[in-house]
Amino acid sequence: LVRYIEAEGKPPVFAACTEEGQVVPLPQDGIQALIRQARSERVTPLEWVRKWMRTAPRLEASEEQLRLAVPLVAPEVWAAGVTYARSRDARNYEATGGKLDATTFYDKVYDAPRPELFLKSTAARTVGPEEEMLLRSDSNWQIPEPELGLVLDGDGAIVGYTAGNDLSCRDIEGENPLYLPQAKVWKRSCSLGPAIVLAESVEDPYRFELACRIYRGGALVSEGTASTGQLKRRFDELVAYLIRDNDTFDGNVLLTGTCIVPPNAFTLQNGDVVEIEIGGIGTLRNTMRSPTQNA
Ligand code: DO4
Ligand code: MG
Repeated sequence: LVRYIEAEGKPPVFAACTEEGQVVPLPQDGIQALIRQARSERVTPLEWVRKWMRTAPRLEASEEQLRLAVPLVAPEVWAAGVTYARSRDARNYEATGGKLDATTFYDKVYDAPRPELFLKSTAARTVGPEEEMLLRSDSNWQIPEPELGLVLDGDGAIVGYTAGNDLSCRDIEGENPLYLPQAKVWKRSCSLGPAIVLAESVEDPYRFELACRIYRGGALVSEGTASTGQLKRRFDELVAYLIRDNDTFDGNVLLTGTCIVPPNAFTLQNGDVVEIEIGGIGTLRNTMRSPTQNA
């Protein structure tokens, strides 16, 4: 599922894409309306979409030719942390300045029954494919965090999967864990997209392959890969903690943590292009912009 921009100033069109790249506009304005409609007709979102696609006309353009918007307007984007050993180890380095001789709160949360969960973003702070993300002006150590995002309904059921960038400041988080909200949340610090794949069409969500590539002046400067098979936790475990005694909304997203961390000497710069690719979902591409620099 995608949302594409048909004309400037008009709301994006919600559409389904076939595996061959054909595009079928849907009558709803987004995934929340699809969830509601499928629920009222007692079918699953995938069943509803499949039935619609049997008779609905295809667009002349293919998916690659569309200008994509953020695939959903998520009321809230939450994020899980330290769900992969790689994230725990990188954070231990930040918090201890490389002196890895003591047990840290990152070691503890990695093993604890309760996961780390935090509010990462709101609809207004979240950007979509090809949009600019903002680098913080008071950080000298910023990295993308490529993560699988769970698209949830208001009951916490996993309706779909998307890709997300939990853009983060390693220096601010490393200075003091109480600074986490500032290391994670500012305007345009979260991106989602390019598409949502419906959960029912995914055979095994613990076999998503992720890749992250960072380009500077057109040259590849950092690259990494991972698989959701390396996760320490299960998705239903993360969601159970998120929805417990909480208000939850159709279309909330839960990012599931990062397993790809660039080398410690690396920091993002104005103009860097970050690509996050997840097999079956697509490539989420964003340019990084410093507040003091224009395009
Ligand atoms: O512990 C702080 C944040 C962790 C995080 O964002 C991650 O592991 O992806
Ligand atoms: Mg993260």
